[in-house]
Amino acid sequence: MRTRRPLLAALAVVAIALFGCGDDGDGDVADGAVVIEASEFEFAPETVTIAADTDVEITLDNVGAVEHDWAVEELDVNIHADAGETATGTVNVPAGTYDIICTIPGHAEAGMVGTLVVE
Ligand SMILES: [Cu+2]
Repeated sequence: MRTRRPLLAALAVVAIALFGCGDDGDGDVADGAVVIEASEFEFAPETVTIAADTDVEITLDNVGAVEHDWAVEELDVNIHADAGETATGTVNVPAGTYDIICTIPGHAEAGMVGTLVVE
């Protein structure tokens, strides 16, 4: 399982390189909806790229055994899901790069961190 993370990251970079030209719609820049899986202790994908100044529905699918959240503290975003549950929130944020963490104590330190790229 752990070996998949660098591969996914590499694929994401390739996808951004191929599709990141600002054409809204297809490609890797989500302008509609994103699903993120949370487990112990990681987000998949770690890096989420969304369109700026656009409503984007974020769904956190907690496939883990304990509660998790997907939080961007700088933006006051916190989507929380109990174990085995999903939760959804809508974000609309300006361009930038933001830190994602799970705010459950100890989880960020254990690796539940990520990056939100808004472009
Ligand atoms: Cu967590």
